[in-house]
Amino acid sequence: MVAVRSSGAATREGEHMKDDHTKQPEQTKAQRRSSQLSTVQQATQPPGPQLTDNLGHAISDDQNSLRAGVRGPSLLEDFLLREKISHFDHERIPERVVHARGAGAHGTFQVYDDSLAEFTVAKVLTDPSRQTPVFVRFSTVAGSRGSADTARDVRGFAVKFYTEEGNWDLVGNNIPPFFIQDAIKFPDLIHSVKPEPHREIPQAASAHDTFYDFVSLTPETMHMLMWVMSDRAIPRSFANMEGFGVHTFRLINAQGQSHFVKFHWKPLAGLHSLVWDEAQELAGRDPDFHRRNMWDSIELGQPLEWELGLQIFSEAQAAAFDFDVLDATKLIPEALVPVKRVGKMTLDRNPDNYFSETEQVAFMPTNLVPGMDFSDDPLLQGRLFSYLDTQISRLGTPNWTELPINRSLAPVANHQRDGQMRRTVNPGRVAYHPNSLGGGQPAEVPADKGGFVSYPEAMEGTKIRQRAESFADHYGQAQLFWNSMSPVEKMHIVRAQQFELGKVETRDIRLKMIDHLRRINAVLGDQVAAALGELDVAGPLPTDAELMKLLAGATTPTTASGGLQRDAALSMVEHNTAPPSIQGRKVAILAADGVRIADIEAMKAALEAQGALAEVVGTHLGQLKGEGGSAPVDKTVLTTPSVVYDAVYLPGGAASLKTLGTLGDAVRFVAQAYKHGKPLAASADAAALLKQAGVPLGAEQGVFELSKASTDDFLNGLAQHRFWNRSGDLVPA
Ligand code: HDD
Repeated sequence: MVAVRSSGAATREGEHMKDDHTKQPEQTKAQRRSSQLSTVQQATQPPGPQLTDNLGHAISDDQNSLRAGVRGPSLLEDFLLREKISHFDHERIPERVVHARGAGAHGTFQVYDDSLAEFTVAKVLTDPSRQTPVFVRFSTVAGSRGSADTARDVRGFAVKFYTEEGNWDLVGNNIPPFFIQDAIKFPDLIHSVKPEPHREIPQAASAHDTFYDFVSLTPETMHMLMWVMSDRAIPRSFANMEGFGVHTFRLINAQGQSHFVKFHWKPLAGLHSLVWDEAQELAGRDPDFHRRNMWDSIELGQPLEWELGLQIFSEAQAAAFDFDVLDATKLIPEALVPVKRVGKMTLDRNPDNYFSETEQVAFMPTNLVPGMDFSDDPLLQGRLFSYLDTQISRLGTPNWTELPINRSLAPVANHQRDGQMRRTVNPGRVAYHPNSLGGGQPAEVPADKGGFVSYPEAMEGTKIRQRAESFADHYGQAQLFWNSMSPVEKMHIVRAQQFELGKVETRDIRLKMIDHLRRINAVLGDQVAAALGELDVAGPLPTDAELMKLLAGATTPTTASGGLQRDAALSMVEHNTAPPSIQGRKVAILAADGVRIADIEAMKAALEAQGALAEVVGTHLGQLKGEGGSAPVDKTVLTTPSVVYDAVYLPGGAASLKTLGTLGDAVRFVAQAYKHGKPLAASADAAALLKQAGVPLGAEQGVFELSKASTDDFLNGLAQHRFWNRSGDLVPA
């Protein structure tokens, strides 16, 4: 045995061991090999930073812990081992209690002109010469940090603007109303939707008893529940979502006048969603589907883009509505107050490090800039407390504002001092205000020089715990939303609610929910009741196509909606104002050996010319040998299902198509694409495979046989996204 060496010499001693292993009789062959390996690596490595511990000491051997003899126990003095393991042990910070699963990106925001100057002094909204850096984090609400991206859930849409006047955080969602009216109910709402506490099941899903127990007893949730059951809750990508600031805020102009405002983000890529079956499959096959899509788009040089939209209205207008603008369970229909598009946000840079940026970013609705202010919305008022509190808990210190991702670009100067992990070194003896010893610095900033001043809203009232009467209508806007849906969107809501309540085990809760749904719309309620066995119906339940017909005229007279019976802006189908485009869409070219290579090349060229991405999904990796050459394979049917693509193309080549027909994975690939409403293109000789997958030909239904239809027809079909008019239940015959 080698004697325990005195500290410090140990690693340098190790260096000697490599130089002359004859001095160390106990060194094994294996150890010599590992030492040689590291010497070889060092010799072949390009010049770069050297490996050190956290205090800058260079490390000679990162492969072996320090031992008493090559087969002996590890030594406590091994400071390198202890530092490395100890740091690892502390790598995790508490995940967010809500919105734990998220992905972020950097970008910029710029207003188009100064037309908002009559409403606000905020430079970020009025100075078109400024490009304000932003960091945006998208998230789901209910799931843990490792849950799947495609869960049915509201998506967080949190934007941090690093303005020259300090940070402005617009901490919104992709759904404009919220579940509850008062922040005091937030912990209850979240406890109910999170996995049930006794067995921590189910993960990232609202389809369980405690959630429906809570919402069935809390009718104010009904409006948002309709949104969460709609296609909005299963977006195709982050780039295909709208964003909403949810609450009513204030804009304050140079004269100190206030206007109310609601913030919107309008996606330039248009609004698109997944279908539920696809979302569930993706949760297993690619749980990172959304974050991967955003990452890949940015890496491909296809930024994500939104326009910022504002609904600006006066207090007098607000007072005239038959709903309360301070009630976050209500939206303001765009038909009542149009959305003015004022600027554009572009996300074009991926983070360098997920933890340092996306995990440590800390948003707070309290982060406003001069020219903006809060409203008295009791949900917002509670949020104003919650976020700072949560950041201190999550990041462990009030000095989280010094982290690079959270730091303001505007200079920070005040008398706050010390605390854990303080980075700033404040010189001098003065840490208080007022002071004379420090020349009175840093000094307060008057309002006309850019100091933040709260809007002097007149206040009076009795101290009371009570909801305002003006918050009392819980069904009107749920009905407005329902009425505004196209038949396919209504069908999806019915199916979603049948699914969710079908998973609720307590009958009494299901019955309460049917009652709520019937109030929103009788046909909706009845169709859900029928699926739950609570309504006697003659014959089988309607197919998707039959249901769409049944629902087309199913509307309910609304209240609390400003006199509107419907608002087209609420429908994803009708509100898709973006021009049809295939930019960013991903198409699978499904093929095996024997494929006609010219078909692959022609389709690839056509797709790439319009900014779409084509991937060859083969039966093996490497090259497909085919008619007229070979083609590289990107993915295989074993690893990659059609749910990760927007469309499928079957190129010609008899041998290729025959092989595909013998593979269950390949047939399923085609059948699923059809079931999910996706366009398919096929060469004439693919007819047998299509038949095998139960896919009927027909351009109106998005199945393009390329001897009859053109590639352009297929590309137009791709721009249309989905074909909802397929007969039956989108189930292959
Ligand atoms: Fe919240 C995170 C959005 C109500 C308390 N919230 C959080 C995030 C978003 C929202 C996007 C994630 C931010 C990020 O990406 O880091 N929250 C909303 C919206 C709400 C809302 C749009 C309603 C209009 N939230 C709400 C209420 C409370 C909270 C009523 C508490 C009273 N939210 C939090 C929180 C979180 C949070 C516990 C967890 C992590 C964090 O703040 O940074 O403070």
